[in-house]
Amino acid sequence: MTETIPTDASRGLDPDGLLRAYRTMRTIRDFEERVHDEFATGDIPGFVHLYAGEEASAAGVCQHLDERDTIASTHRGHGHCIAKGVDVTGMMAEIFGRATGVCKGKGGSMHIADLSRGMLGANGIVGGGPPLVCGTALAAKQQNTGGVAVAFFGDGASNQGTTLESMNLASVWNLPAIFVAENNGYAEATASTWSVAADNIADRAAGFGMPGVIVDGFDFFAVHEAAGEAVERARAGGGPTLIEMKLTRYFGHFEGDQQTYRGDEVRNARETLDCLTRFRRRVVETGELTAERLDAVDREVAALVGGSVERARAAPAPDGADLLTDVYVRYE
Ligand SMILES: Cc1ncc(C[n+]2csc(CCOP(=O)(O)OP(=O)(O)O)c2C)c(N)n1
Ligand SMILES: [Mg+2]
Repeated sequence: MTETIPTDASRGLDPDGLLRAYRTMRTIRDFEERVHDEFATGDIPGFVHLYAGEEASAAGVCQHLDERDTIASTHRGHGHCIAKGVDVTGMMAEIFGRATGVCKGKGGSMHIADLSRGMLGANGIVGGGPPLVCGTALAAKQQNTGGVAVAFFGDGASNQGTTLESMNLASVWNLPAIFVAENNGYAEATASTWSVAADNIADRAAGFGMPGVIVDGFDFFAVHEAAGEAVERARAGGGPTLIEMKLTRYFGHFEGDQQTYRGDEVRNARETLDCLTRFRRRVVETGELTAERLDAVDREVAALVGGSVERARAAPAPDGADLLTDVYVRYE
């Protein structure tokens, strides 16, 4: 009998890896749906942009990453944070603006960062993430850590000069960087078919001398394979890659968005494309995981997310005396 040798791109998808992938996606979905409900109570300060629907992108990419690696995120950052291992309870407290939050309640949804997890930060600046990964990718290269740096950004951000300049620099410096364009079809209410001057964002890769790949962003396995190849190339000194995920966000641009600019596409996506439904169907059909094991993950995640809200609500607000702490970094 010949042994099947896994390719590097598929490595890690044994039953434990599959469970981890499912847990990540389910955690993001539950977290976002709960934040949606909690926001409606009026108890969450500030702006919230939800990532539900896009889970396969964050999970499929981050499944390849470890403690050597860094990611930069966006205003729609909760999913990236969860996939990179940021503490869910601390995230919920941060979103509620509580002192127990990962940034002590002073950042909120759009500024969740945890450098101990290689999570450089959600980012209120559209196109703010790509330049950061040029920095951390350069550091990884110079220090020979084997680390890679991933910038997640949207279709709107793909038009920002910062993003285009970062791709150029990453290629010129041959950096271990990966640019993940999450094309959910809109920047606020502006359709990407109108604002992106190319059929595909990935087509722009050729202009920067790097591979460009288009991926079904609802399909965890397709994401995982494309990201695996990009990470492998980056770690081996092969330079950057641009990956474009085609996907849809399930909620509005921000919580409160009336979404007058789109019709049935969300219902269609939920019914026919949903990443969790497709993942479940596939792994149960192949016999790799049972529905019972997946249901158990659903219960664990529900308890985790439910508990995170209870703890956030019970936690104190930041102390006024701490208003000016953590504003500047000290190098000693
Ligand atoms: C530099 C900058 N310009 C404009 C904005 C306002 N803004 C916030 S989100 C957004 C749209 C971003 O769209 P996209 O990059 O596609 O990300 P998505 O919201 O679809 O995930 C805009 C224009 C901003 N935050 N920063
Ligand atoms: Mg977008």
